[in-house]
Amino acid sequence: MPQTLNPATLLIALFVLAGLLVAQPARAQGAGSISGQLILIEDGAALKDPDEFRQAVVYFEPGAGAFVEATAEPLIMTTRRRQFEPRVLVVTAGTEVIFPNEDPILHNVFSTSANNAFDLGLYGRSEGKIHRFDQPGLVRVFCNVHPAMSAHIVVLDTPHFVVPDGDGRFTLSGLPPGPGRLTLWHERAEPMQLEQTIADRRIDIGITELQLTVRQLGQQRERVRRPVRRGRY
Ligand SMILES: [Cu+2]
Repeated sequence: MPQTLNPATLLIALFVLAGLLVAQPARAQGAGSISGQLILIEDGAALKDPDEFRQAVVYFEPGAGAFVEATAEPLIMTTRRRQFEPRVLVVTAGTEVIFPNEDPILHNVFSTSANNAFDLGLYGRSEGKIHRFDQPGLVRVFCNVHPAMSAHIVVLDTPHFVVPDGDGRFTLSGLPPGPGRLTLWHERAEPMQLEQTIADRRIDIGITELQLTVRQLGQQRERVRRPVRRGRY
């Protein structure tokens, strides 16, 4: 006897399927891309230091949401020579970060940032302690022994992010079609946000300038900074 599908069962199955599709943002990759160049301005001049661009990130958040997966292996932020290294770490939500201490002195790692506050306590040279960053947002990281130590962990709910190259150039590809928001972020600047609608083509947004208004913490950088001339005396 041929099996017939009850229309009611079929309807329920369709509803369940639709529910699954709506419940989770699409994992789909598109053919759209955005590229451009970031220029960092400090005291009226463009910085040429490739290191500065490593403290930046460009990311795209699709308006429809994005499927985001935690990195399988924990990422690493080390305390070395009384500094956090790297000073900026970009992770997707749910990713674990290990904080090894490579110095022969005690360090602490803590943050009071909203939704991501933590305190790993005081510890000496070791493999370090671990913390999982579940909530998207900006996490400012400090050591309560050394006030000059600071770092940022940028926790994203989008997989579409890139750190610019040494010239500030960046390309985000595989973007899904539709509206969304592009953010250009640097640890010492107000972030720049641009609404962008992605289609299956390349978009070049050209040059974007970020004004670095926040001074670098830490003495190492102050030592190499040239004194400002205030006239002849
Ligand atoms: Cu410290």
